[in-house]
Amino acid sequence: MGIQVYGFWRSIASFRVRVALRLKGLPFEEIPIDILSGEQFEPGYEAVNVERVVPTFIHDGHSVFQSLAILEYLDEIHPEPRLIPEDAKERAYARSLALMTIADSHPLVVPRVRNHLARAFGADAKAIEAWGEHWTTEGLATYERLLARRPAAPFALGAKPGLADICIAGQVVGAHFLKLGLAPFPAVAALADRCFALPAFATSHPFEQPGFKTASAHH
Ligand SMILES: N[C@@H](CCC(=O)N[C@@H](CS)C(=O)NCC(=O)O)C(=O)O
Repeated sequence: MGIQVYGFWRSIASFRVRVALRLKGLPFEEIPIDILSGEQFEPGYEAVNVERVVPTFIHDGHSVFQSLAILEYLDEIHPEPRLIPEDAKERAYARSLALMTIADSHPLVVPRVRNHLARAFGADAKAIEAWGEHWTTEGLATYERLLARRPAAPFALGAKPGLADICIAGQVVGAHFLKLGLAPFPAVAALADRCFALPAFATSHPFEQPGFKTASAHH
């Protein structure tokens, strides 16, 4: 039965899962759920994911949701190469870096938040874009301060890319959507360049997904 991922080309959380699977060399099938047109709210998908978000990871018929839980599960069923170090202090640091975007920064810019700003507070497209820029920049600035305190060598935790790098690269993807310059965040930019030089990251970027290509052809 293998691995299926319900995801979406633009979804940063789906990006995190695609990179992890490719770093581990695990083949998978991505089943697209168009979260911009509201496909996540259809009953068929709600049966798959009660939170009505992507990604949902299916392994031999067993489902796991939330990208951090999915990455931890992958490390448990397929430990090499490790995404999360074994040492307790390093594990905690990797998870702390990951949660900065997963828990604190990225949730502020997802479609349901942007849509609620429009519906409940009358925010127009310009205001919503400014909101996205603000929180994406805050996240990048936090990562820049973190990387100044403990420089990447050459990845966030050392020689190999892992959970923290995947999450930082995802924050940078948010900057790409908004066409934000990374000049104020040189350590983040250098780390992202190192990540996107690797095929697992490069081929997982939203702009490389078939859904992006189809969407751009129509606009
Ligand atoms: N914390 C979740 C994030 C899930 C999430 O919010 N996914 C977004 C796409 S990146 C989504 O499906 N949004 C649908 C919506 O906002 O309506 C994870 O890391 O998996």
